Order: sequence, then C-alpha cells, then structure tokens
Amino acid sequence: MIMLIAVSCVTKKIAVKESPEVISIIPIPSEVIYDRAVNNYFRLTNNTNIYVDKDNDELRRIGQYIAGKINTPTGFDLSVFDSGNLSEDGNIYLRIVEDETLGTEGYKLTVTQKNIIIEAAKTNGIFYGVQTLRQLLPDEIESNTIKNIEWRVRTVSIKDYPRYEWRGAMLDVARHFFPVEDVKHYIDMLALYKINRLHLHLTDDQGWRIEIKSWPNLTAHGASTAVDGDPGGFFTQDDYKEIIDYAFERYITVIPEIDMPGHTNAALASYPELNCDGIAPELFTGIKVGFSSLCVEKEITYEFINDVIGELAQITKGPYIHIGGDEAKSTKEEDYIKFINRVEEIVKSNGKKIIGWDEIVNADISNLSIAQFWATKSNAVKASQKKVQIIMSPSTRIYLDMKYNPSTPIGLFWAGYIDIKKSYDWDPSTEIDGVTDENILGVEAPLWTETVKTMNDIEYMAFPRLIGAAEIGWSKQHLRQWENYSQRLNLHKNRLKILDINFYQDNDIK
Ligand code: TNX
Repeated sequence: MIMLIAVSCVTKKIAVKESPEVISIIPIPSEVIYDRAVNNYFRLTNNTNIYVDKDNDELRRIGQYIAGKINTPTGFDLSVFDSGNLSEDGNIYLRIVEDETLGTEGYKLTVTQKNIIIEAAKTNGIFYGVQTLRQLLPDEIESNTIKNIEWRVRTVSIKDYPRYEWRGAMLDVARHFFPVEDVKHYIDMLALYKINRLHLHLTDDQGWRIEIKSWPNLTAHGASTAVDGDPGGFFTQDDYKEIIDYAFERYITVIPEIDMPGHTNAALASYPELNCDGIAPELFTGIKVGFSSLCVEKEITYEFINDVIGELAQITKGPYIHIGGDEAKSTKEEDYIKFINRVEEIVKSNGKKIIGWDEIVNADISNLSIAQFWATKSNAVKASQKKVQIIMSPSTRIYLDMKYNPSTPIGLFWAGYIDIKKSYDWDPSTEIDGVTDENILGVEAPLWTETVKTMNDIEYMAFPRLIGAAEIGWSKQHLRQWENYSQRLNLHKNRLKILDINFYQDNDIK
C-alpha cells in the first residue's frame, strides 16, 4: 500500500480521475492521506450500524442525523448503538478523543476496508467529519429516493480543522421575505460546506420581519409588503426559535440583525413617535438606500431599541446581536457616534455582544464588539488599530447579490460583476493593507434580496459562490488554488443537481 499526501496530488489533473471521491472534498481538508490502491473501499451494507460513545446524547443525535441521510437513498436501516469499542467490522464509529490539535471544530476521519471512524475533541468536529463522509459517499447519497448502486467509500485518512472560527452566510429577509422552510433549506446547504454562522438581516426600509410583542405594529404594518410591492411576511418568535434550534442542531449560530439608525423606514412607518416630526412615512417598496433614520434625540427611540433588543436577546441562543449601523446617510456624524455608543450599552446590558457594519468603528466601540467589513477599507484599518475583530465581507468579492456578468438575469452590480473565479480567488489576510489574520475573525458571504424573490433565485446567486466562500473560511490559504478548486467544484455539480439546487454554471467550472 503506497500512501501519499493528497495535497501534493490534487494539483495534478490526473489525480482527479484517479480518485474523484477523495479529491472533490470542499472545503479542501488540511491533510489527506489516501490509499493509492484504487480498489480499496469500505462497503456500506444493510448490516452497517453506527456506534457512538456511551452516554453521549449529542453523539447519538449526530449518529441519527447521518443514519437518516444514509437510510433514505440506500433503503438500508442503519441504527445507532452505544459502544466505544471496535469489536465488529463493517460499521461507522463516532468517538470523542483527547487531541488538542483538533480544537473545537477539527476531526479525524479514517476509512479502512473494515470501518469508518470519525474522531474529534468536540461534537462540532464530529459533525464536520460527518459532512466530509457525506462528500466521500457517492453523490446519490443526497437523493430523496432509493438508488440501487454500490455504496462504497474510498479508503482514506483525513485530519482537518478550520482556518477561521467565523464562516458565515447572511440572508436578507427584509427586502423580500423567505419563510421558515426556505431558511431551513439554506441552513442544510450551509451545513454541508461547514459554514457555522447564519446572519439574518431581519429589518430594513422595506420590511420588519421579526415579531416584537411590545411593539406589535412593527409586523402588523411594517411587515405587510416588500420590494416591488411583493408579498410581505414575518417570523413569529416561535418561527424564529424554530430556525435557531434547527441551525443549532447543525452547529450554526444565528445572528439576528436589527439595522439602525438608518434602514429603518418600516419601523418609522409603523410608529409615528419614532420620527423626529412625529409623522409616520409611507411604507417603502423601492430599493434606494440612506434616506431613513430613527430620531436620535428622542428618548423613546432608546426605549424602543431596548425593548426590541431585550425580546430578541431572550430568544437568541448565540452571543451576538448585529445592529447594522451602515449607510446612515440621514444621520449627522456626531449623532451617529452618540447613537452607536448608546446602542452598544443597550446590547451589552442585555447580555450580548454587538456586531455592526464597518461604519461602527467610527464610534467609541469597545474591542469586544465586532466590525463587519463590506466597503470602506479605511474603516477596516481603523478596526485593526482599535483591536476590534473583523468579519470579512468585501462587496467586490463575496456579495452574492452581485451579478456574475452582464447577462445575469437578476442581481445588482454596484460592486462590480463577480464571477466564480473572482469570488474564490482572494485571501482575506491580504485583501486590505494593514488588516491581517490577527484581526480577522473570519469570512461571511451576504445575500441581499432586492432582486432575489424566490428560493430558486437564492440558489442561483448563492451557488456556487457560497461554496467558495465556505472554502475561504475553512481551508488554509496554501491549499487553495483556483485551478484545483474549479476541478473539485466541477465534481460537485452532480451532487448539487441531486440536491435539486438551481446553481449557476459557466466555463469557470470545468
Ligand atoms: C449595501 S452592504 C447595503 C445593503 C444593500 C446592498 C445591496 C450594506 C451594509 N448595505 O443595504 O442591500 O448594498 O448590494
């Protein structure tokens, strides 16, 4: 048996032909040692079962999750059993081990002809090992119907852990509303590519999408429409909790965003007292930005914010609340600074950390807060100087609402056209002079929905660029080469088809 480091092989085109199952893993793993003997496989049969450590409910739950995924297309009946030992062949083992090198999210996956073993220091890592196993199985593993094929996995040994702790996606449910099922579907896709943050842009000029019990008109009126006068909608607090739990089970933290002081027309239209002149504007269904502002001088504004953040903090499992803070073009600079300073205190007093778009670094924010870079490089540099951590969402690279090219039927292009290569081929730590990995918490790909109206549209804009963003967040820079990535992505097309994803393709995926 000749063992080779796959990393050195994947750059050669021929390697793809030799072992597509192993080579097509996205994000590319840290270390892959694969068995060059091409005919060595683990074979999944109806006798295969999943064994997990005794008395570990979370491992058992992950076991059931993967058993469910496997049982549907195979027609097998894999069950989950408690047992730590490797006495029997032919099974899948999920085990917690002490290995500091794996961190919270790393894992080891060993496939021999006898067994599949996934080991990690934490269950997060087990979950990611399971996602890699999914990708090692034939594409048909994603099918909803029984497929009569041979279910085998190439023998391989993988050790894998992420580059960044923040690997995010943002979905704008304010410009167009997307119901719980759509968000869950998106979450399922995030999980497959090891993305661990879902940022929900819940409020904007065109709509308020989260129930706030103490301010009911926010949704009664403020959620009633969307861009182009399309149907509105909102999440009840129960819906929102359902999304959070669904994401949590997939190791994804939800970050709710309440955008302020700008991007607030829906709130201003719902409550006249939030306006400086006491007059509520009409609801807005266009797409211009920068025209609305909460009344920063009025005390009721801060009571309102405290009520909203208070209710949201109660039902949000993660430690963060995103307060927007972008494009506050209708708020004077000194007012903006005072406002953000005060909102930071409100968020803290409700037990959460703030995240804001890069403009917030102009206020006196603490270095426990997080800035999300999207457009102004000098803001990102200022953040590093203040030791404020940065989430990298450069609009010219990973704004999923930008058109791929001039003929893309939907999308905007103010940040340029972003084809698959442009969205993949950049390094967060060299994108901005003066901002390095020391200050970078991770990467997030936002999808704004001014022109995105259906799940089909979401899929078309997000896939495959979101998959590239996932790899940027997870994989070390020296392992990421465009040529090699495009080959792996090409091998994912069939999986995406079976998953019924309406993805965009062009000559970049070959
Ligand atoms: C800029 S990105 C915005 C959003 C728009 C987006 C459209 C950011 C913080 N603000 O309000 O939806 O451009 O691409």
